[in-house]
Amino acid sequence: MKKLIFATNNAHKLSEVQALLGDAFTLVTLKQCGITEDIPETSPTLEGNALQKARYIYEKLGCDCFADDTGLEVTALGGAPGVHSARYATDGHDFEANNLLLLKNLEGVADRSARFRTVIALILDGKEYLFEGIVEGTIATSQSGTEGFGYDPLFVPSGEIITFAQMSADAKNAISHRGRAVAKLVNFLKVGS
Ligand code: ITT
Repeated sequence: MKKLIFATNNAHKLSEVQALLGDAFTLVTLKQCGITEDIPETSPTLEGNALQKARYIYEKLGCDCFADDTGLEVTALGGAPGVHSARYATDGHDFEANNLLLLKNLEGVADRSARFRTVIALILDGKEYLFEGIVEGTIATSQSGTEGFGYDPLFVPSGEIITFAQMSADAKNAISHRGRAVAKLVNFLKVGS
């Protein structure tokens, strides 16, 4: 079984991606590698941040690894919060405050279309690869559901009538931005191995 380091401090992401990878790959966490610090994310793009996180780990440990950077892009807000999704309302990862600010900024706005975009950066044998996954949807007018994390209680994927937070982990993974990006990653790793 192949081992890969997933450069994330987000436990929700870790379990989503491990479920998607199945038995083919075992994810090694940052904690298991003895990395406890926050990895810098200072790029103005998702691509730049995903690469920054993967490079940070590769330079420290010299092992194959990947990182994911994700943003919620809301049409009526000119693509915000986008790359700033984690720190939209506060300096920390306060999901509830972020959701409340998003609802406030969309008060009275008719166009509630949005999309999640994930970029995965993989470093394999010193070479860098990028994989993108997108899911289109709309922002609900109130929060529903307790599954998932982040903006899931507000995001209704196209073709559905419930939010990601009202879906099981498997149902979200089957159609989500991260699920789509990971599917490309897995396909690449399977073809390459
Ligand atoms: P790492 O950088 O340690 O991986 P993070 O939580 O900072 O974890 P991101 O920068 O990629 O991750 O994500 C930015 C924010 O976007 C995150 O804090 C959530 O609020 C939101 N987010 C990411 N993926 C999401 C998902 O699948 N569903 C809902 N919200 C999500």
